[in-house]
Amino acid sequence: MDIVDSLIQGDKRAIARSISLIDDDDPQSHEILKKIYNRTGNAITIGFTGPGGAGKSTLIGNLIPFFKKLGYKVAILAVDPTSPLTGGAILGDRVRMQSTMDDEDVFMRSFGSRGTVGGISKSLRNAIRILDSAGYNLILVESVGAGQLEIEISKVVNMTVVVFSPNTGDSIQAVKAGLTEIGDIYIANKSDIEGAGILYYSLLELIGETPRKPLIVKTSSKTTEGLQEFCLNVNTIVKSNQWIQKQKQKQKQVLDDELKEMVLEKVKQRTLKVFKIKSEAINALLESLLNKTSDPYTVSEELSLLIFPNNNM
Ligand SMILES: Nc1nc2c(ncn2[C@@H]2O[C@H](COP(=O)(O)OP(=O)(O)OP(=O)(O)O)[C@@H](O)[C@H]2O)c(=O)[nH]1
Ligand SMILES: [Mg+2]
Repeated sequence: MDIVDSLIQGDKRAIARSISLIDDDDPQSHEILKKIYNRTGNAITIGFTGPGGAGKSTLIGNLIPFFKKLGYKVAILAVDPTSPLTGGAILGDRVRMQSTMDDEDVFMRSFGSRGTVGGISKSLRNAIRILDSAGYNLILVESVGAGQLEIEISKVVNMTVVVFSPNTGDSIQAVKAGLTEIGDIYIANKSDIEGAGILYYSLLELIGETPRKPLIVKTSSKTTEGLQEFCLNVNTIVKSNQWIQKQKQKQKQVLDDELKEMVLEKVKQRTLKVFKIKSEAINALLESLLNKTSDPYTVSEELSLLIFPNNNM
């Protein structure tokens, strides 16, 4: 059977294969994406980020049964560019411990081991489309940290949840270091251990007062405190009108970004080609710059005319 047909029927091997093709930027993945595009746009995506060890994987595993009760079909993507093996395996172990993973319905995969930040967010977007077309309507994306990657991921997903716990001592530093902007919901996790109250109130004080007024909640995978409430809150948010409008805006931004990426790629390809064919002319231009018979503006203009004669792209 054609891989696209298998995908649409929810075949897990076809999903895994398609995501690998995307991760490798294999041309076959572009064909798959073209064919499934009209079946996408139904899934809600939630990114979970925050310091290492804050309890993200365990939390995700424990949220699944609640989301399932609300009628969602759940998939998990663990984005881990640094350690392709351990990232996925850690998530796998943790989540498997939660019996939910005996569950045939949940698809899980670690992802993005080969890419640059820009590359990962692009392939994440496409991996989400694959899962979406295969019938998963809730995709949970785990990533670690507070870097550029998390900011990029937060642009790709519909909602970003930042998870802190009392025993990741650098939590509040992490808040200050740039996680304040990206979260729609902030979690003071591990509410069963000491320091959870302080963490919760620090988050309220630091972030709860900002104009966006993100939601701040307390959870524990150990006592299950806050888990059901979290899922109910998410469910209410994604059904609101305001949310739907916001997602439309986001969708437009995604298309803009994809267009830019595509144009940039074409320009790069063309530039490389022209540099090969017209290497003499280009060398002469560079020479004129070095011996100052020309200037950078003129040289750039002339180079751009070589690449796009008559300004035609
Ligand atoms: N007391 C307590 N411990 C928890 C809770 N949730 C997770 N843990 C423990 O915290 C440790 C880290 O949990 P993970 O779920 O792997 O954390 P993570 O944020 O996914 O970690 P990385 O993926 O490495 O960033 C594990 O030992 C968990 O058993 C909780 O609610 N309460
Ligand atoms: Mg984890």
